[in-house]
Amino acid sequence: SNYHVAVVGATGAVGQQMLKTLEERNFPIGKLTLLSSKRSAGKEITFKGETYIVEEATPESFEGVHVALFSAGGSVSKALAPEAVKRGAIVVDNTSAFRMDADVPLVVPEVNEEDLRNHNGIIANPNCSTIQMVVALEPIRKQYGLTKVVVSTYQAVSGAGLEAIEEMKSQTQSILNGEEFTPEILPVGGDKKHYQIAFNAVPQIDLFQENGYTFEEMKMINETKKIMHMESLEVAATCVRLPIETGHSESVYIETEKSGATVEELKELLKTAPGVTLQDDPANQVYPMAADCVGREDVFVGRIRRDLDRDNGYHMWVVSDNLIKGAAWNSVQIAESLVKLQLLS
Ligand code: 11C
Repeated sequence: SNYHVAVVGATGAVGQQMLKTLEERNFPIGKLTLLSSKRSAGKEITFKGETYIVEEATPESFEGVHVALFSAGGSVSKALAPEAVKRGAIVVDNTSAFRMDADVPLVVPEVNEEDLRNHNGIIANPNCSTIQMVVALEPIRKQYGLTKVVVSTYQAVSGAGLEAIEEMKSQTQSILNGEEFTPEILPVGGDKKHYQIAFNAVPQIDLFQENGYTFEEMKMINETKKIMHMESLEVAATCVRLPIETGHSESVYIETEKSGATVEELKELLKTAPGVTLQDDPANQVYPMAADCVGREDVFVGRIRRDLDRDNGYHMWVVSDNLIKGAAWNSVQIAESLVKLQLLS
């Protein structure tokens, strides 16, 4: 059967990618409603050769909608996701608004698809940097157990939206032209100070929390435990923004419960793991790079090495398109899982 699908935030960096992904996957759409804030309403968007006018999202917009994909910021989700559910829609929310709520499944289909069965109308899509990491960790956890994760990220500006991409590009141009500029958005639109992103590395993504970690870092920590159902997993994160348009990279150190797995064994596991492409051949300089992952669905893993001091410690490099597996594709994949599990009526 065909479904009435709504995309909220259709004009944003993730929203545009959601439409592309729905088109590429040929998701069974009977009717498509494109929604946005008042500011972007009225814009025209083409989907499968047809022109749609983006409408301002209101509670009534969700009448008759089967599945609503939200990616218009946390406050929009908080206000409108319950309204959509009230009208019978299932919401797949790509913001952090509901992720840690006990009755909201937080889902990466390769890891915890079965959690979808316990939804109350809202399903949360995790943070981009969390998603790509757990896809790489799950096959290892299944086979060898997992006790500790220490991750440092190298994140692209598109994670902060279209305006952040523009800011990076215009700053780069200004610097090359020897012109003055004033940073206005990054590292965080809503924080007091703004810093240059062009030719820089900025160790702040999202706002600082009282414990000294940023919200992005705490998302990686808390979401990883929830998705993997491992409250006792030790996780630490340092999140850094780099002047890259798209593609998040992560240096991940893990300790497994069982020790002694060889690097070859881990490679064999990851070679056949769902959603993973192994790119690991140092002799031929083969490893994942952000520029190569753009436009692709998979999580790319390479540089797998044994720790030199601990025989249950491993290092690896994990790269993925933050707008695709990190956001749009994972959301559409959740919608596909809902269809497969017959949870979408
Ligand atoms: C970034 N990870 O790269 C963020 C964007 O919680 O969905 C995604 C924020 C979120 O800036």
